Amino acid sequence: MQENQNNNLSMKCGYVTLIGRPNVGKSTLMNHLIGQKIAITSHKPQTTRGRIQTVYTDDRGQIVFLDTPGIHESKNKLGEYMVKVATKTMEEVDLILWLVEPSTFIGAGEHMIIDQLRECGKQVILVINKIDTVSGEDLKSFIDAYKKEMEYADIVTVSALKSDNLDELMQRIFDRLPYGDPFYDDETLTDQSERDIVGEIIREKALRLLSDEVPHGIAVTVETMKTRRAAAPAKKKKSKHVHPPKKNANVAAKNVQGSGDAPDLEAMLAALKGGAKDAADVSDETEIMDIEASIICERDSHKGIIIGKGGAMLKKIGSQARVDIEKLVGCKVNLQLFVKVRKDWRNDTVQMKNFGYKNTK
Ligand SMILES: Nc1nc2c(ncn2[C@@H]2O[C@H](COP(=O)(O)OP(=O)(O)OP(=O)(O)O)[C@@H](O)[C@H]2O)c(=O)[nH]1
Ligand SMILES: [Mg+2]
Repeated sequence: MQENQNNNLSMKCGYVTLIGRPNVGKSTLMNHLIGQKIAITSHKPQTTRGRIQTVYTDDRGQIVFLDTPGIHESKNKLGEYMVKVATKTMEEVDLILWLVEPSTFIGAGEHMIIDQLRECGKQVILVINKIDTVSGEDLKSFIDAYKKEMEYADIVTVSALKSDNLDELMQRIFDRLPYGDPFYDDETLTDQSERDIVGEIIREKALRLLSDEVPHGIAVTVETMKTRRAAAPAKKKKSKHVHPPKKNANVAAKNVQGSGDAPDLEAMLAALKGGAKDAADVSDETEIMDIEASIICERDSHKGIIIGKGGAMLKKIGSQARVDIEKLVGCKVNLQLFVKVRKDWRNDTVQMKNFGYKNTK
């Protein structure tokens, strides 16, 4: 949290962290609150591995959101790193959003978090997420169960995925932030670099397509991202293949509101590149970005699974990732993926640093 010592009484500005157990919907909620997909999501726990900052600005002020890894009992050094990243954000913010599943069951995982919330002494909004999966009559029993555990600044029930009650949550967040000047200009969207996001998009596709223990041992490194100009393919009538990819804001926006899965990367592109490029504007030449990236895994047997029969799995990961990356960078992408084995890297701090898990800021 940066000190906000001034007398600007017209704007509410502050840092807000989203914490909770793995898979409760923290990244989905942050993406939907800011209206852009920045953090990757999946139905597998421990998707988010680092602290992802996004900035939301409107007439009321500015909220700097911190998405964090799920707090869990760590089984390796990467897990310890992830939990440390999450808990450290609690010290840095004005307000904590504690996300939970809609349930009356409050187990050891939740109690571990409650102890930390009590210790840090910050104001906490309890956010009961995924209310689209339960009946409205049950909500009171969930709220009552959680009320017995500790005091909250507020309790809000939402469906991040369906964007249900998010305006209300946003207002209650602003209500609890201090007055002050914004920390960032209103164009700023995230602290993630284009390269970071490209790596995360590839990891998301691997997480979603691979099963069992393989995806948890995966890291992605992006070695090169180089743009070149090439002759545009000649236009043919009624052929879908000759047109360079166009960014489609409507489709992307619909996806963010609807499934919560597909990325809307328009604003991110503008923020990262200082203005959107439109490949369709180029007449006789088109821009192509060559990207080389490696998927790191822990065992030779995992490498075989990631590559798949005749390379089919790697091809699938690559083609799904390419679609999202093209929306991000605004031009055609030639993505080359390699698979490397780094045995037990999740317990090797030097390797972890190489793969980007290097500090807890
Ligand atoms: N039905 C329903 N599913 C949701 C909702 N919010 C998130 N999910 C799903 O829950 C799963 C986990 O979502 P994430 O946003 O990746 O969860 P997370 O808390 O960031 O998970 P970690 O990064 O692993 O800690 C995904 O399959 C989401 O689509 C919701 O409101 N309703
Ligand atoms: Mg997450």
